[in-house]
Amino acid sequence: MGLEELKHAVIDGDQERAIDLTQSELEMGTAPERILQEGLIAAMDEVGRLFECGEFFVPEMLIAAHAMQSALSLLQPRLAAAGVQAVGKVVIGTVKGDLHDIGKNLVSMMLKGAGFEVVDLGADVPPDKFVKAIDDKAGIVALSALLTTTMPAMKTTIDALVEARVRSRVKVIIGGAPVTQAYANQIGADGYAPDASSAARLAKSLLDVA
Ligand code: B1M
Repeated sequence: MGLEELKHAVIDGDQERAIDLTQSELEMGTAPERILQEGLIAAMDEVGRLFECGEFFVPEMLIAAHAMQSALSLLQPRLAAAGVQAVGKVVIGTVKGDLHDIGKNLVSMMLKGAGFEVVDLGADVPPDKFVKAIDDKAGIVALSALLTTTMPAMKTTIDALVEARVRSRVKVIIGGAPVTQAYANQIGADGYAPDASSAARLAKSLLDVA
């Protein structure tokens, strides 16, 4: 009931109510992962469906996204219990042309929770910005894309890493709703993860940390 109410508050873009309901769920002891999956992510799935069938337009999507981000910030400290010692450094961003950053923020949060130092470049990140962010410590470059039209920017980013001769120093992982393992293979990424938790697991296994 509570999580269903939270889901509707996010769909309605009612930021204040989404915050209050998230807070009360946490106080009642509901697991943050459940609040995330059954409340917040379920809401965004429904928003996507409403957009697809023409009931919602971009402004409604945006308002719902703001409500989700606010509720998410309450979960952040619990989802990403600060790692004691950095197990590696990740440079993350949503690729050029793509403004969707909620999923990328979640991946970022989970990576921090798994003990990674994370450099978050934000959304709509051009390839050269990824290249410039790679230093001696960076072991992983994580790319997110939510649009079929921006997926090719993942390939362009990998090409830029090759061009700048830094590709062999980092592992590249990719993800986002339209992305698949097959696409990762096709563009020469080192791995694909379908969600934020598996992205953190994948990053650890690629860097060979427990
Ligand atoms: Co946009 N949008 N949107 N949108 N939007 C989608 C993605 C869409 C599927 C909606 C739909 O039609 N059903 C559709 C894309 C269609 C397609 O290309 N296949 C779409 C469209 C068309 C558009 C515009 C073109 C609309 C327009 O202007 N006509 C436009 C494009 C703008 C641009 O980017 N240039 C646009 C704009 C927007 C808003 C700005 C209004 C807003 C984004 C706000 C923001 O992010 N700050 C928005 C939103 C909110 C959505 C939906 C409704 C929700 C996205 C979301 O946050 N989901 C979305 C529909 C949907 O996805 N159901 C939709 C929740 C989030 C937790 O999930 O991001 O998938 P997700 O992340 C997951 C996994 O994918 C994975 O882990 C995350 C958590 O488990 N993951 C990774 C993500 N990145 C990863 C990286 C990894 C590993 C895993 O490794 C590095």
